[in-house]
Amino acid sequence: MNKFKFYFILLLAGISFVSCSKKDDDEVVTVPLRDYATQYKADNDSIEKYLKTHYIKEVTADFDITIEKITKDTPQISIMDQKVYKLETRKVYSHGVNYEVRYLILNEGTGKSPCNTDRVNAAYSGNLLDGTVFDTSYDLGRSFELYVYVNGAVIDGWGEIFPQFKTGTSSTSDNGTVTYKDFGAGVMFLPSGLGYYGSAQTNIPSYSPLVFSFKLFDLQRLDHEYTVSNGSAITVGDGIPDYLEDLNHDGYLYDLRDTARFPSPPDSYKKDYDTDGDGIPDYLDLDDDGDGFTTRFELTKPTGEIGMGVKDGQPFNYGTSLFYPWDSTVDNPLTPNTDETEPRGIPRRPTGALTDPNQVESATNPRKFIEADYTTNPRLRIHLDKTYPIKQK
Ligand SMILES: [Ca+2]
Ligand SMILES: [Ca+2]
Ligand SMILES: [Ca+2]
Ligand SMILES: [Ca+2]
Repeated sequence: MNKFKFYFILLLAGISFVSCSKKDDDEVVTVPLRDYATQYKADNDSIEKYLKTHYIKEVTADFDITIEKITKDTPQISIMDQKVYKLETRKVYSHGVNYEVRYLILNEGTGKSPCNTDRVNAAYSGNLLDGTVFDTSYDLGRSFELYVYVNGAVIDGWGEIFPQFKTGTSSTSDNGTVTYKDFGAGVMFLPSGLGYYGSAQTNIPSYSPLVFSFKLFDLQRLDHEYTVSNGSAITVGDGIPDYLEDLNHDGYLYDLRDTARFPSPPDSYKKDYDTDGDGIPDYLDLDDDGDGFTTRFELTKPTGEIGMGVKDGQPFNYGTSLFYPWDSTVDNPLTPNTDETEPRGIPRRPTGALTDPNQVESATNPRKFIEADYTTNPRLRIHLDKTYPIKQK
């Protein structure tokens, strides 16, 4: 099965090698893509020039930004030189190029940051460096999956920059209108290699650097493990959303088997999230610790520990889920008719008394779970513990 996953990735990666351009009505010619490093140099020069020749005319209280060209009559401070908003740089490795992507922080946001594989609800407006607006959501939030391998995925640059921002808070009025406050807002200046590169789009010529102003309203956590059936990937998840499989919590998950995107990734990309070292990152691995038991199986609760039950002779609410959450969770006050309380998270290897104290610990003589096994932090959760369950000898 692992092999199939690999070919699936290769197939997707292969699509990006060439672009098609239409020569006349009958003939479609295939043009090799330009060299990524050379193109980046040109794009970076254009973006730097843009940042030095344009200024921020206005940012409204709602973080709508107007950028205009500096003229003799408007001696303004350029985006590059102004100090009101932070102009940040993010290092991104892609297609063998070390990009330094510029983005402007208008507001960081107060909520949660998405991973580069999550779904976001965002408003945006995109323009070329000459100011042509090629697309806008007219300040309305739209839903986008940031993960680059799904059908209809957004451009790579979005997944790289959105995790640097946070969502805000929302409130719903009596007529159902949702209003967002304190959300993340910014502007990203993307080289074409993190945009559409050689594929021209409506109103976007091939190899265009792109400027996107955006607002990050909300996010949805996703769970991306998949199986392959008749050549198609079916996302099934393993019960642990991607962001919890991002073990160094930097907000970025990469599938380094995609050697077109990552021909020789830097050490910072070879992170600790392939627990069993089989090359499949945890966020795509159905058996994270490679012990032959799927993660889904390892975090399934015993049937006697679902819903109301008994513990130590007393009534005890074990929670309604069939699976342990990553950490114990409390009731959500916004859903008064449902009790979301899950008092126990995914346990570590049990540390209680041996079933038979006169025998050594083994598959047939396991230790009992104690309450601390479900709640101690930090703890090596059983689906990441290669020594558990104990194998039958
Ligand atoms: Ca998962
Ligand atoms: Ca793995
Ligand atoms: Ca996994
Ligand atoms: Ca396992």
